[in-house]
Amino acid sequence: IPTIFRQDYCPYPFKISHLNLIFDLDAAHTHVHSEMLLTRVNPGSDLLLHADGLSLLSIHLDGRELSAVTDYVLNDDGLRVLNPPESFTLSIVTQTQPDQNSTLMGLYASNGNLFTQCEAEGFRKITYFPDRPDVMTQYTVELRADAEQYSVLLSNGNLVDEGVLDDGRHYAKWIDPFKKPSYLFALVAGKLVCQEEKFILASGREVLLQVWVEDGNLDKTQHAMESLKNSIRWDEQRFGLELDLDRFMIVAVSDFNMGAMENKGLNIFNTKYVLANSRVATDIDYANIESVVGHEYFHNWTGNRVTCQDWFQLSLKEGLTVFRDQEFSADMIGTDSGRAVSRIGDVRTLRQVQFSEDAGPMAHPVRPDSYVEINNFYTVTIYEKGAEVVRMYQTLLGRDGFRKGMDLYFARHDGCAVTCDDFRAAMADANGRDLAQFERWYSQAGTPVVTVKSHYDTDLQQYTLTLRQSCAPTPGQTDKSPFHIPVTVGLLDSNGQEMPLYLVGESSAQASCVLELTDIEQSFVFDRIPALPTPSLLRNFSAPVVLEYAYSDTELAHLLAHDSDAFNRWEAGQRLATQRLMQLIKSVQAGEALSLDSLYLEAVGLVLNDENLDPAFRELVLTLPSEAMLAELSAEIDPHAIHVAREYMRQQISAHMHKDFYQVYQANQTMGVYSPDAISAGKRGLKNLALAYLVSNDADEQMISLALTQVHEAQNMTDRLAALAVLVRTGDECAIEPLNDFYQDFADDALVIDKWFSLQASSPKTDVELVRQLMRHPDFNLHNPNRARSLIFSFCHANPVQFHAKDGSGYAFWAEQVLALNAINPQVAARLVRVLDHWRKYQPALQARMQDALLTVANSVGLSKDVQELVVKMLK
Ligand code: BAL
Ligand code: ZN
Repeated sequence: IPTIFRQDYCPYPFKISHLNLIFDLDAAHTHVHSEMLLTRVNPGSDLLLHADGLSLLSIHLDGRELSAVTDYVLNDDGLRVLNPPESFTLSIVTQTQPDQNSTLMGLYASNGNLFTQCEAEGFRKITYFPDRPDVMTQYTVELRADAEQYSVLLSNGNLVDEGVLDDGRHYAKWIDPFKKPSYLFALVAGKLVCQEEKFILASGREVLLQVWVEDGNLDKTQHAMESLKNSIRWDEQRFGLELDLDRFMIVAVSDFNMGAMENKGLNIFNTKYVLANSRVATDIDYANIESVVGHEYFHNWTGNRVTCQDWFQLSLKEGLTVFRDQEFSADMIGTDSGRAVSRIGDVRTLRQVQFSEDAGPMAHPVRPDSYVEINNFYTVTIYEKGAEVVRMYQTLLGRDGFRKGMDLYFARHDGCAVTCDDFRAAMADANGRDLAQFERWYSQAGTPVVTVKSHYDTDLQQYTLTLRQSCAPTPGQTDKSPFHIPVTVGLLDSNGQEMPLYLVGESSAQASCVLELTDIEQSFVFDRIPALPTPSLLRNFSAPVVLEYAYSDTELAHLLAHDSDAFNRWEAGQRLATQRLMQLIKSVQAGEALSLDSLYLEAVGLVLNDENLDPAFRELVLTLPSEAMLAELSAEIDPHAIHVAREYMRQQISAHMHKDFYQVYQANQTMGVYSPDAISAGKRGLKNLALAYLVSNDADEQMISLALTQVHEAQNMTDRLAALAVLVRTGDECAIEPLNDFYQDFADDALVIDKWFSLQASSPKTDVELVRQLMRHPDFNLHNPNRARSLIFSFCHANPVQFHAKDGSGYAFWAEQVLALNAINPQVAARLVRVLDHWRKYQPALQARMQDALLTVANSVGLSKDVQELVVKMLK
């Protein structure tokens, strides 16, 4: 399988001034007529067009039919037109079979409707074209289809014509006024309905906003519409960026590989990130919808108006757009503590998933140097670490400096396909800063470790922090050069107050300051420090690094109680919990008696009972690091010891704070009409966490009946699902009836049935046999990615203690499902492969069984590029 290298980039030799597409749509056979005007702009000879699984019906150059013998060569991945003229029109007719397309890339059928997905390389499944992001052109698209079956015909841009054809067919013609790369093309044809609204932009221009769904779902579109309007306003206010089209459409589809797609003016979404009402969606669903609607909308500028030169630059648009959606979600909450809660959530994902990726066989830089299958590079490194890299510009340059950089980026590159270096240059030039070293965040993989040592000089009243950085080797990169790392710090006195910070040589004081670590080791000296402080390091997680400092328990308890930086308050609690959990894991392995000290319980007890603190923040502090996080921190992973240790700690917390949890449970009930706002959602989150702790002691009938009552009386999905989850987790008979009722109540709502599958699959009491049984349920369907994720992925990812069963039965199941999915949908299969990323870090007995499973996959015939690339890297 060929590898693509970043260094091999060459500009495309032709400019395409216009692309005219006519689709004769039909689920069984769709004909695509394409006509493009090409002019040579760079030297070279032949014209190369990509294709994947297409049937070529005809090809004409300036009206002359080309000959397969003398004029062109067809091969597996495209078409080569030999010695074309300098300027010409090429007309091609192709045929595709949407209803046979289970990959959900290109044109495909879902519930009788037709949709497209073109990023990254799906357009080549629709027609012959240079399917690369730096070839941009203007699209005119005519859709023709049966008027009854496909009553709605949508594409990018503006609707310019529509009408009736013969034989019960109709047509619609769309023109997108903006040049775009092929990955942003989209069409939708089907029986759909929409919620629509006219909306006035900051400039006074009126636009039409639409949210399209299948009939019967119009009662679930309001939140997506609100989120879209909020996104438009936010981008106007924060970045001065206005919607550039007259119409902006969101369409929901239930078969979708990703979360959503930012096609120009026609965003196509997984139903999971559109449909919501209080009966079927949880607070988390509501928050995710707001964030994904924002993300796709923000791409209109960061991705569409300025796009990527090649796919190695993917983080240019994804890292930046994730940063923008994170800031949007935080701004929508509005309060400081809400912003911190939002930040903590983002950092939890980063640490648990991205740090782990960065430490495994798939570690790659934010701007990779090579790939086999680009779909394998839609990763947490490109997205979430990429967002951290963008956030560091803002930390280094300030909010205003960052905005200046963004303005210059658009001024320089609007309408162009550019690189991560161009973005960095705009940030540097707009602020007169040298950001040359900052480039290493793009080129070097791995998570840097920053080790901090402190020294207090009583006589001089000086406090010195010495920072040292290192980064472990990653595949293909043994030696790393120092990164440019912003480390935001504060110092707390013994009362928990901020000490004014005077860096030596500076006359003005700050409460928090950004230390710029650029060498391997650097010291920073603070003057006028009257007594030994407690350092608050890496505030607000100012860089994506592991920070090591030998904190004492008392220092951590002090930070947890007082730090003005809410992120570091939470962090102190996590450090206290993690230290104990890692010790408990060792004790479990050694067969020793387990115990938990009172310092931890008292420190978190103060937070639990502090009613001045935001409930959402209290929930986060009382949530223990996940089993996945503990695995990530283990030198050799023992999933069973991790599970036992964490369960023990949960039970201890529950037993010691039973009364407090009960009080918190009662005090945080939300009454009246459901609202997904952050305050109400935070209360529900804390209340449901309290319920989970209260039911941790299985024997407590009273608490089980509390959960049963909540299931029966819940007025919203958040409360119902949380109580049901708690019951399922007991593995007790008490869950059977509520589970059945839940299924009956929502049997016709696919997204809720996904929750039903997922809840069971992720319960530590569910073994692989039960998962196999659930796969035989009539509602299970491997072709639907959401359903496959809800059962198979939930089991393999979110149920470590059962997935890692000692007999290897979980791994055998994994191999079977990877192969089954590989034949249907390689992208989804490849996501499942990644579950075994860290097989070499597990205990030897488990490792051996994982290796068997990996070899079973690797030795199978018919592997997709997607799966093959990963298993090869994992077994290397
Ligand atoms: N561009 C793929 C989906 C997304 O990141 O928005
Ligand atoms: Zn994106």
